[in-house]
Amino acid sequence: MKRFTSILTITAVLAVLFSLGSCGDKKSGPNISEDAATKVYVPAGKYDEFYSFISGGFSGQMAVYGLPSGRLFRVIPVFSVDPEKGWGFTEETKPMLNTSHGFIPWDDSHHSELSMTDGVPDGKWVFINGNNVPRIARIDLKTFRTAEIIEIPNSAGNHSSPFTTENSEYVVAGTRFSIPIKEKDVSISQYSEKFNGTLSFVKVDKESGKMSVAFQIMSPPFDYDLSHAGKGPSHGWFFFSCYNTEQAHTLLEVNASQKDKDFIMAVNWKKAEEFIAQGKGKEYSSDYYHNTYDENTHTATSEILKTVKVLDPADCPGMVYYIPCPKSPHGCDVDPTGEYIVGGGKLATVIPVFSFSKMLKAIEGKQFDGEVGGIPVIKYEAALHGEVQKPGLGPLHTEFDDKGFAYTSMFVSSEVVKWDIKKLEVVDRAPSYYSVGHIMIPGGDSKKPWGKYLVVMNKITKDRFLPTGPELTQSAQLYDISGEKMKLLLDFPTIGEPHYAQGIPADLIVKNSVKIFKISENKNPYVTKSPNDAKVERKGNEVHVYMTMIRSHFNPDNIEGIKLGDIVYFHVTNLEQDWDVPHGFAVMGNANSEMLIMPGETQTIKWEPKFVGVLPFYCTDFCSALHQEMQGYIRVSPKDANVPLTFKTGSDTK
Ligand code: RUQ
Ligand code: CUA
Repeated sequence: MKRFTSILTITAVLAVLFSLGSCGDKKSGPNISEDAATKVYVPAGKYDEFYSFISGGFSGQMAVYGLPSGRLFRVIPVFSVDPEKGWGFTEETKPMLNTSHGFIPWDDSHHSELSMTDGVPDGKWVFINGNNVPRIARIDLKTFRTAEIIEIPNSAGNHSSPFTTENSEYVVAGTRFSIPIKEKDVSISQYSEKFNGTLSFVKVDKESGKMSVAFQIMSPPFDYDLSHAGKGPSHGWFFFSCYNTEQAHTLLEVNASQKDKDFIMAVNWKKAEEFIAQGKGKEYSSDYYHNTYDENTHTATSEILKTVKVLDPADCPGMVYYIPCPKSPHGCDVDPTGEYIVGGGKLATVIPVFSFSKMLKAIEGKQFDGEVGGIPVIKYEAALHGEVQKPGLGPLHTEFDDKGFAYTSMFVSSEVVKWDIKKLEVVDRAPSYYSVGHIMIPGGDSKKPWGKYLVVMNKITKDRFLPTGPELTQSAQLYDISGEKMKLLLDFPTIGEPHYAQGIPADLIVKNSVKIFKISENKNPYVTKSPNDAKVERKGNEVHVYMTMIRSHFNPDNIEGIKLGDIVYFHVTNLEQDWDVPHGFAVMGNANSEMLIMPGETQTIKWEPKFVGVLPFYCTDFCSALHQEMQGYIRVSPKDANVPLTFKTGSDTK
């Protein structure tokens, strides 16, 4: 009976909270800045001031927008196949999506995070996590293409990821879902004894960016939600929020909302490195994939890794602490000075702000409130800088400007609240339309925010755009935060559900942008570097077409001698050496996708003709006045036909 009442109470409280925040009763008021038009107007032919990298949520991709215009430049395929670009369909890119679960053509991408040097985004790479099959991807900002994807072993629900340390020494990954790690086949009711969470530290090579799982930290079975690295004085530490310290494994809505406080986990990763050096890491066997795309061969390869080093906090004193944090915290954000750590307790009525220096003192003075799983729990007050009172309802995420202010998204009350970090006073609030999740200020989770704009990413759009049937576009809103008051400038649609985003001044990226791949440096094993070398070869029932493309024809463009039952591989090289001249390739009846091939690049598509006939292939990307002429034919004969294998372009038959 007692339990029943508590369920009722919590459900009632939640119902009140959510009805307060319901967006249906909100009017899109005229709070838009009077000079919004001029502030977001980027004249035709001019560049935006910032790039922003907005996660594509359940689309599995990442989208690149300009700020302040909100113009969409590119959707970068990451975890999901993309028939527009051939990502995950061409033979060269397929290995990128290999995992221990097999070829997975989709994921739920959440948080983008730029690489940093000395705590400031450097424009080299942007990382993004796969929440479903635990993965981290690294995108190279020279090419705006996914260069690498690493699977995270001993993990599930990779949500608190891929936040980075000050010099991108590591990107991290924490389990949102604890799972049985040692024994796999156990009853769910043994959750508290047999399940664990892990916090993974993934090393990033300074020069190449290559990722490797350096070590994992075993933890009690809580749900690790978000994280951020320390910086400046707190460099060397990492902070992870977690909920479900109740260790519930059913009806978490109620059962994981029992306690007034959950935790922020503070990890001293420099200490963890020492313990690894001392050999304290236990080798756990676990198969996981590491996929890399090589821009010399224009080909991805998969490597299966077998072991990972795991540290047990009970054997590693001084490595991990818990700080109590009200209530079911989500965001875990560190201010630009590195002194303040902000917890976003979804169900809390205050925003708790912790002080790193107080936390260190508390550790030194052993001001603990017992321990959990061998991990000391620091006394709440001992680590607390203070609480922001009455901030609004449902605090989620906090970003920072360069003037000592923090901005917290309030999911339930649909607003952004600006507050003074030292004084803990709310100084401004702005409604968001509607149900804001993540927010982003360019550099807003770094040491050096460019505090001019704030992007809020909303879960619901309702009446903001023309309706498009039952599903409306996801949306972001741009605010001017250069003055005292936040001013709404722009609504713009986004792709998938926009979770976190990153922003960076455009000039940090533009100068390094690759324009073409040098054909002379193309090391794809199937490259054809000259039209004279184009050829068609039979190997049993496999036919390999080595084809070139240049404005505005294919070599060869007439192919005969294919038989039903053959598997045809088109290895197509784009010989162009000019910026922005990709060619496309599609053959009638291809069951996978087109290919979009960049200048100097080779890509391969597999085609299995299903019937006898002469089938056209053509260029899909309008490349010149004679684009429509960029076409060819391939003849498919019956299985027992004796049509010789021939190929030509123009009159020369080979
Ligand atoms: S989480 S709001 Cu991954 Cu906040 Cu999206
Ligand atoms: Cu090549 Cu169109």
